[in-house]
Amino acid sequence: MTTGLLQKRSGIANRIQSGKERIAREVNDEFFLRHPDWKERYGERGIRRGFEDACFHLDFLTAAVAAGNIPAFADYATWARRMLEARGIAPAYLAENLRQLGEAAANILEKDDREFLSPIVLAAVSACERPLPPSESPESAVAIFAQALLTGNRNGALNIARAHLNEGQTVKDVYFKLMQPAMYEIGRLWETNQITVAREHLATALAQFVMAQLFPLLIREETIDRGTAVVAGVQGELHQIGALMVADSLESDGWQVSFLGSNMPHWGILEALRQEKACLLGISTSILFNLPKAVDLIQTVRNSCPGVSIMVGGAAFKATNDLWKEAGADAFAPDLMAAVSVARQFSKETRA
Ligand code: B12
Repeated sequence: MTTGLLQKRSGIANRIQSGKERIAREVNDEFFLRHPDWKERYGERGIRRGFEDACFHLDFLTAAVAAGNIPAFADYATWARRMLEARGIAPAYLAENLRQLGEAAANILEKDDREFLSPIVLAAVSACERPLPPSESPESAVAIFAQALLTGNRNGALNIARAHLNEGQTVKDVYFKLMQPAMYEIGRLWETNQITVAREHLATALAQFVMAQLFPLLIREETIDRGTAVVAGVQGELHQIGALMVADSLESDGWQVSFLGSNMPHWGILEALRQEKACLLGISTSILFNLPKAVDLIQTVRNSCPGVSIMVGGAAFKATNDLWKEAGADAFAPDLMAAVSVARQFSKETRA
């Protein structure tokens, strides 16, 4: 994170991160002391999971502090609440745990710095206490496609996608209107404990298979050369379907695209930008706790490849309106359709 307030918030976040394991251990031990029945019910494994969960909460908390983003951690609390409630853990326990973590984190900060933390923790605690927003089911075509993915039904999934093409939709439409909501639905089913992690992985693998089958059918803009774009998921990020959809969509719009996948080391991205003589870098970040890495990457690219424009996207950047500006990017696009039009302002012919 770069200047002024952003740098200050980042410093506070780093201080909490550096004490993460100690805070998580102390808070978890205290929690199990307060609730001795939990130890009986969940045993040593439960204590270990409690510690891991506390670390996870702190990862999201520090990312929200660094981004100065109160709703982001409240959204996370709503998500964690749904996850835990679906697994038989009442929201009051999560609220208690978050409050404890907030207090322990505040204790290692200077008094003045606590104001950057407390509203974020408070918003998350109240998100655990108010009625849960409904978790909506998708329309039927999407639900059926999601079921085909979840049951590993390759032919079924492929046929549904092809049927949409036969009805006149483009590959981009299928990505955006069918596959993306189906993946969101799969996430919702996992979050609410209706499917296992194995099913989610099966569905993800199959979704990538379907995309690979559709790729040759992508209509390309043959007459225009917009230049070369590199698209990658930031280091630590494992989600890559969204970035791949963006990469394919840019390619269909006349870009030469190098898609590097997710969890890319930053030096590797720089190497690719130079080798490919790219004029655009697309950075994907889904998980809030990877945001600081994205900011580092943007800074590194600014210093080492000043001619490259940077467009960011992914769920982490959707948390607050102007986060991408603060992070130092040139542009943000919320989805593949927007990415295509936003990227055009950075193309060769626009720059010339
Ligand atoms: C598949 C999946 C995984 C797979 C990913 C495998 C892969 N090869 O991609 C695996 C199993 C690895 C995984 C891991 C995790 N996941 Co996950 N995962 C998902 C899931 C179900 C689908 C992701 C997806 O493909 N979405 C569809 C794409 C098309 O949508 P998209 O990413 O938003 O992309 C669009 C836009 O954002 C934008 N965009 C994206 N990138 C870019 C880049 C640029 C440049 C631009 C301009 C635009 C842009 O355009 C895209 C197309 O329109 C989501 C559910 C969801 N809501 O997305 C959960 C989800 C994202 N995961 C979640 C979680 C918690 C995790 C883990 C932390 C779980 C864990 N405890 O380990 C880890 C984190 C790993 C990490 N370090 O990154 C949560 C996040 C919750 C939160 N509050 O942040 C979600 C929302 C699930 C849920 N509902 O609970 N996950």
